[in-house]
This record gives sequence, structure tokens and C-alpha cells, in this order.
Amino acid sequence: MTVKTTCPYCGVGCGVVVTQNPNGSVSVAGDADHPANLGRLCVKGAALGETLGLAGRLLAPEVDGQIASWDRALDAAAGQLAEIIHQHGPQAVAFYASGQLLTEDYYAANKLMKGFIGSANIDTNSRLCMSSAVVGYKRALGADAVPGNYQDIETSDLVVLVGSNAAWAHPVLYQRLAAAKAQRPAMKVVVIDPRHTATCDIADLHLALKPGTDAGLFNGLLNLLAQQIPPDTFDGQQRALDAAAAWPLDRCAAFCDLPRDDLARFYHWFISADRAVTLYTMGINQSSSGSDKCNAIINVHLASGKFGREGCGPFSLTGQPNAMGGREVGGLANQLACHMGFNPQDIARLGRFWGSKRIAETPGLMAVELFEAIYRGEVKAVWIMGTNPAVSLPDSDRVREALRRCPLVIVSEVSTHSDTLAFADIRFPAQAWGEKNGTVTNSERRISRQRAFVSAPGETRPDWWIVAQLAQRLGFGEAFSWHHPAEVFSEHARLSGFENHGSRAFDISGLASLSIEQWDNLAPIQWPVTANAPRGTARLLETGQGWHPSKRLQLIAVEPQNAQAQTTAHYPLLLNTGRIRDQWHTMTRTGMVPRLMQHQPLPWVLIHPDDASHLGIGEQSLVRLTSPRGWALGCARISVEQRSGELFMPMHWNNHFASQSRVNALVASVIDPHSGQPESKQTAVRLQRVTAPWRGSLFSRRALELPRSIMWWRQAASWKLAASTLDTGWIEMLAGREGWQLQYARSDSFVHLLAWQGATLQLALYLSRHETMLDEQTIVASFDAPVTDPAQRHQLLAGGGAQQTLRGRTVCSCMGVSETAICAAIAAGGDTPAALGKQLGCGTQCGSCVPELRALIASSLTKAAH
Ligand SMILES: Nc1nc2c(c(=O)[nH]1)N[C@H]1C(S)=C(S)[C@@H](COP(=O)(O)OP(=O)(O)OC[C@H]3O[C@@H](n4cnc5c(=O)[nH]c(N)nc54)[C@H](O)[C@@H]3O)O[C@H]1N2
Ligand SMILES: Nc1nc2c(c(=O)[nH]1)N[C@H]1C(S)=C(S)[C@@H](COP(=O)(O)OP(=O)(O)OC[C@H]3O[C@@H](n4cnc5c(=O)[nH]c(N)nc54)[C@H](O)[C@@H]3O)O[C@H]1N2
Ligand code: SF4
Ligand SMILES: [Mo]
Repeated sequence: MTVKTTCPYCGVGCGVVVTQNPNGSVSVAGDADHPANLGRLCVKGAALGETLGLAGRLLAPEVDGQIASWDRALDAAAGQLAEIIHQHGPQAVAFYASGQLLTEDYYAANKLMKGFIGSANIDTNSRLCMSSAVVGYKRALGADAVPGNYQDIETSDLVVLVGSNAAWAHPVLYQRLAAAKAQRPAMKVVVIDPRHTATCDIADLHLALKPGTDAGLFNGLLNLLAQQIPPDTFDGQQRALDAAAAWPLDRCAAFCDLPRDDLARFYHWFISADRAVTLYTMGINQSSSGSDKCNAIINVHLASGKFGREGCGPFSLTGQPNAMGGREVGGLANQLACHMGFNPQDIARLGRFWGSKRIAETPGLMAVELFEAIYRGEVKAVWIMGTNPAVSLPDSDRVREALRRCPLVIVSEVSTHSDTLAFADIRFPAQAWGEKNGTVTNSERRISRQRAFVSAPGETRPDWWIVAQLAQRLGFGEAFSWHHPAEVFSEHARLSGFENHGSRAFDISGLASLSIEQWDNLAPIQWPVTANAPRGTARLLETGQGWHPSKRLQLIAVEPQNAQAQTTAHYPLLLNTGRIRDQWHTMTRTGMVPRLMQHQPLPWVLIHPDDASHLGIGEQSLVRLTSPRGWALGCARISVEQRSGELFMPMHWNNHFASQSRVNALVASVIDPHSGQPESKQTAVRLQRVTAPWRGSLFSRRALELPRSIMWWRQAASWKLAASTLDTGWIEMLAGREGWQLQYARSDSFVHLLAWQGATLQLALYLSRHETMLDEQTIVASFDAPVTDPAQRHQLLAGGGAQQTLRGRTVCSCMGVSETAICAAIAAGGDTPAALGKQLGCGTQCGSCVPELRALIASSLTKAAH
């Protein structure tokens, strides 16, 4: 059986074809007919089949740690919510939702909170992601609407990527861009990022600006464009141009810490290009002045006429698969549904449509404020759906304390590897990708279906159903009496067109009368979808009109601000955070897939060589980062890709995958005043080398609680360990309790230890003061079958098989090709990615390792030249 669905990871929104094989396994391929990816997939998408197992799934409702029936769990949740609302009013409860919910789920949650509970305290992880972009669009265009589409990126003359590492974060879109540039080399690509990232691989120019200074850079460009704009073309024009006039080239170059000539070249390219697209993501949004930065970018596109036509436009890439859908349903605390706002007309309109007199009349608490209010005890109940705030919010130790204090925490989850679940009084098991049915909207406004292709396991239910059941128990049954997600979608579509008449950009009324079958078969389509545009709309702003009452577009005067995080003598380095290629967010879904752990198995900290040598830190040293908020551990990677004085660390590792590598333990909860988005990209920290002479690996049949003296990082079936002293007492105690027999090999400088239950291996520990070679494959395989042969047991104790091979790090996750193999092939004359691909297969599937292949070739050529 073959089903077409949509990838549940990034906002590119790739179409996926899933085939169920007769042996029960599932194979996944890119959908050649889907306009977002035209058949391509990245490694995360390609590995989706490997995430479908039930290990680590939350499968039954729980109340106070006990498994419960749905009725009991829903009754408990509704009863306690109702009690808190009764005693303290609707403002004392909150929902915290996610851009990974489906539109139908999201619509239901937003309707319950804003329409019936009567508080606007529903916010979402999109606050940490897209909220600055939303403010930027609303201020400039009058609506939260991404004007362009993916083809515009391919047909542009100049593509600028600002604060975007698309090669890793939006890989398929990046591959489309790379292919377009290869076909039309005159197209220019500029990357603006303090770090030299994989995205720079195709760049004609990389501007490694000082973090947080992007608004100065774009103000400088607006200043040069000022002459081109006829007077009074835009609202706010004079003020914006006056603000920009203070930013001549020299000041910009100094402010951004960029070579003057490089900056001038970029300005020249932008001004002289007929068509330009600027892609911007978290390096822009996640800032204490992110909204202004978005407008600084939109300003230059409006001022130069590079919008509303092919190959042009400001283009914020959405992060999550349905961040856009969340914005459509009004999932942010400062919006109402379907692009409505907190004005009397919209409030009344929603009341009429929903048949409710309790519509929230004022904006609710935004994510950071919300968890602060929980901490202070003002919000007494929170329902978290599809997000892991104990890991992803800034100042996450304080967030954890807030959750500990909160009288009622309800969590809807699919995975037991979510740190947030530990704080839940009530747990609802949600259906996961492949089990649930609904729609998502990608970065280019394209609505696609996620379709179920396996039956839902255990007691899992769709998120919209859970919300509707709870609403019924709160007494709002009639408004939540849907039987199928298509009914929810249809209601949402009707609302989008309700009394709209072109005043709200988001209008999918053309889809309101789809039957269940038509909804099920819905082909990807870009909103707006209306009677006038029944087949969707590829591009907005083509008439030059926006959605402000005046219909005019607006330039915003921007006063560039520095990041609020400033280094001090005590915290002298600036920490930047973000994504790696093969992991998704807090790892709950990608952390257990061995092939996704191979590219970067440890949370590294990228350090400039000058800083490293100054601090006595070597490659692979264990390092500790400290900020006024907390600390985290990582593994040093020394590289000139990083500016000196700055560091980078991935955001992914949660407490199920590392003892303490949560980057948000360090980040302060500083926010943008307009969007409420945290400054997640800049934190002042101190860096120290950690001395841990004992290093090694642990393999175990089941997850274990390790003692605090051990630092660890989990990699699917194994744990990498580091410790300052040797302690095996905890294993001896465990073995005593479990009745395991222990087998040792040890000296002053190493200990190898196997725990057996009869012939069954339970645990294998290898710790040493020196580098030890382990044959991990053999060790892992030894857990699968009894080991009776004493010689075999001895070999295992020594570290695995007879011929120990060091594969080295995996570079190409799709084809499983290691760095060692690649370097050998380069040494033998394979000097292009294509040649390596032909020989080893690397880089021939999703292509996202090609930048790294090129870097390996370059570095081995340099070595050869010396
Ligand atoms: N592999 C993978 N892909 C993902 C995700 C994932 O978890 N894993 N998550 C998805 C989500 S939700 C999102 S939001 C997107 C995020 O996609 P991106 O925003 O592309 O990813 P990040 O790594 O967070 O940050 C992008 C870049 O911003 C740079 N940066 C930091 N500070 C500044 C600055 O002051 N100015 C500029 N110009 N740049 C700066 C960083 O160095 C980094 O390279 O990725 C999506 N795709
Ligand atoms: N320092 C720093 N912090 C950051 C960022 C950064 O760059 N730097 N990026 C920020 C950004 S852009 C984002 S988007 C956030 C992401 O942060 P989170 O949203 O916290 O990250 P996820 O791991 O995606 O959490 C989603 C959770 O939902 C669960 N889940 C998956 N599918 C379903 C479903 O269908 N239903 C339900 N109920 N649950 C489901 C998953 O198992 C997982 O636990 O992190 C933000 N935090
Ligand atoms: S690019 Fe994004 S949507 Fe496409 S396959 Fe990769 S993670 Fe999925
Ligand atoms: Mo995001």
C-alpha cells in the first residue's frame, strides 16, 4: 500500500510517499509530484521509517503517575481545570501549544481557550521561532503573509540568506537553490551569518558580521536606496529614510565588524540585481530586536521594488512543519483566529461565528511571560501540547522550577523522552506522524495533507480529539462535536472567509465545502484559496497593495540595537546556539535513530583556535560553559569557522540524551518588546576545560540512571562517559540487586566490565585513561543472542571483535559513509564530490553532506601541498 503524506519536520514541507512492505516494514521516498520537494528528501525525511517503532512511545493516559482510562484522565483534567477557573478565573489557566500540531488540532485548542474558556492564554513554541517574523510582516504589509514561493528562490538573480543555515535546517530548499545556481551560475548567493556554515558552500560572498548587528547592515542598504523611491510611495517612508540616513557605509562596516569592501560589494549586488530574494530565519528572529530586523529586511525589498513579482521578496522561512498553520488559526496569544485581532469588530465577529459570548478580549501571556506567571503562581494550570519547554525555553532551569510549582500540569505527548513529561500530573498519549490525519502549511503558504498509514497504537488519540473531549467535559460540547478532522478543517476554512471581503489575507473559504473524501484527497495548495482563486495563489502583493486599512505598504523606521547579552570580564565569550543537520529539536524523535546520531554524536562547542589556545582547550576536550543562569557540558571543536570571542553550541540535547548539555540552561529570558521572542542566539558565557581522565562507553540493555559523578551522552544503544574518578560501585550494587554475574578486566588505567544474567549480556562498560578502540558493532550485536563461548566472552571483554576497525565519524548519513573511507578515497585521487559519490555513494542521496565533502577535499589538498 502506498500513501502520500507530508514530512513532519521542517517548514519546507516536503511530500513523502510511504510504502508498506509485505514484511511490515515501511519505506519512505520523496514525492515527485509535491511542489515543495519534487521528489527530494533530506536525511531526516529519509529516516522517517526508522522513527515509527513503539520504543519510547507514550501509549496510555496517566494521572499522577498511574495508568488511567481516557475517561478517568479526561475527567480529572476537566474537573481540575474547571475548579481552578471557578476559583481564580479563566486567566489562571493556560495552554502552551506547538507548530508541530496539525492545523485541526491547533484550531481546536485555540477555539477552546480563546472562544470558550475566555482567556487568550494560549501561546506556542512559535513564539520562540516565528513571532518576530509575524510582527515584521504585520507592520509592513498589514498581515502575517509570506508573499513569495519556492520558485521565486530558484528564479532570482540574488539570493541572500540571513541568519539561516538552510543547508542543515531547510536542506531540500537549499538543494533546490544549489541546483538552480549550478544551472544558472550568474545567480549570486550571499550568506550573512557570524559563523561560516555549510550554507556558505555555495555562497559568492559570506559576511561574517558581528552577532546581532543585522539591522545596521540593512539600514545601510536602505540609505543607498533612498534616492530610488518616489516620494510618498509608502506609509512611514520619510521616518524610515531619515533613520537610515544615519547609516553611511563606514558606520555600517564598523557596527557590523565587516570589511568595508565586502559590505559595499553586497550593497552593489543588491541594488543592481533585477530580482532578489532574502531568506531569513532564526539568526534574525531570535533577537531582542528581531522584529525590527525583519522590518529592516522588508524595508529594502519594498524600497527597491523587489517584491510582488517573480524572483523577488522578503521570505522568512518557517521552522516547524506547521508554524504557518499555527499562525493561521491564531495560535499566538496576541492573535485571534484566522488573522483576526483584539479589536471590538473582530471579537464580535468571532462571537457570532463560534456562537460564544466568552471570546477573550485582551491578548494573553506570551511564552516567556507565561512561564514567569506560572513561576509566580498566578497561572495555576498549564496544558502543554507538542512541545518540550523544559528544554527549549530560555532559562530552562527556572522553567523547570515553574513546572514543579504549578498545581496542574497536563502534557499531551507522543514520546517518553520529553523532559517536560516528568513534570506532568496528567499525561495524554497523542497520535504521532503516520497515525494521525490533518493538514499542515509550509513556508510558502502551501497547505498539504499529513495522512495516516498505520493504525494508532495503544490508547493514543489525535490531539484535536483530546481537546474536543475536554471541551465537552467543560460544558462546551456543542461547539466541539466534530467526528472527523475534515469537519474541523471545514469550520476553520469557513471562518477564514467569514465577513472577510479581502480584509484579511488568510482566506481559504474556497476549501470550506470539501467533503471528507475531497479533504482526504486534497492536493497541496497555496492560500489564499477563494472563489476568485480556486486553485490557490502563488504570489501575494502583485498589485502592490497590502492589508492595512489604507492598503498601502509600510516602511518601518529602525534604530539598530546591539544584542542585550553583553560579554563581561567574568563572562567573556558570546554563545550562539542553533541546529545540527541530523537532529530535530529536543531529540525526542530523532535521538534514538542510530543513523541520525552518527554525523555528530556529541554536543560540540565550536571554538575559534585563538580562544582555544588561550584557554588551553584542545580538539575533543571536554568543556563546561557557565552563564549567570546555569551551566552545560560539551565537547570542543576548534575551527576558524567560528569568529574569535564567540562560541556555538547545538540546542538539541535534552536530559534523556545527556547528563547536562541543555543549552537553554545558559540562555537568559531576554525578549523582543514587540514580538516577545527570546534572544536565543546570544548569551555571555565563561568557558573552561573539564578534566575527566576517565573516558569510555557503556552499553546497556535498558536505560539506566547513572550516578551524578559520571558525565554522559546517549547515542541510541550506548552511552559515552567521562568522569574525573573511577567509580563502578553503582554497577556492583545494581548487579547485586538484579542477580547479575560480573566479569572484569582491569588495571590502574582501565576497567572493562561485563554484566551477565546467565549467558545474556545485560551491560558492558569500558572506561580508560587512554584512547581505547572498541568494536561497537560486535558489542551491540552481543546483546541480541546468548553468548556461551568463553573465548567470545573474553573478546567482548577486550573490546569487541578480533579485527578492530576504526570507522571514524559518519559524514554521509544516507549512505553510511565514514570520514575514514572518504579521506582514503580522496588520497587515492577522488578530488570532487561527484567522484567520491561515484566511488562510495556519499552525497548522492539528499546531498546535504556535499559541503562537508568539499571541505574534506580542500583540507586534504592543503595537507598535501605542505
Ligand atoms: N536539522 C534540523 N533542521 C531544522 C530544525 C531542527 O531542529 N533540525 N528545526 C526547524 C526549526 S523549528 C527552525 S526555526 C529552523 C531554524 O533554521 P535556521 O534559523 O537556519 O537554524 P539555526 O541553526 O537556529 O540558526 C541559523 C543561523 O543563525 C546564525 N546567527 C546567529 N546569530 C546571528 C546574527 O546575529 N545574525 C545573523 N545574520 N545570523 C546569526 C547562526 O550562526 C546559525 O547559523 O530549522 C528548522 N529545520
Ligand atoms: N537556545 C535555543 N533555544 C531554542 C532555539 C534555538 O535556536 N536556540 N530554537 C527555538 C525554536 S525555533 C523552536 S521551534 C523550539 C522547538 O522546541 P520544542 O517545541 O520544545 O521542541 P520539540 O523537540 O520539537 O518538541 C516537540 C514535542 O512534541 C512531541 N510531539 C511530536 N509530535 C506530536 C504530536 O503529534 N502531538 C503531540 N501532542 N506531541 C507531539 C515531541 O515528542 C516533542 O517532545 O526551540 C526553541 N528553542
Ligand atoms: S527538508 Fe524538511 S520537510 Fe523536507 S525532508 Fe527534510 S526535514 Fe522533511
Ligand atoms: Mo523553530
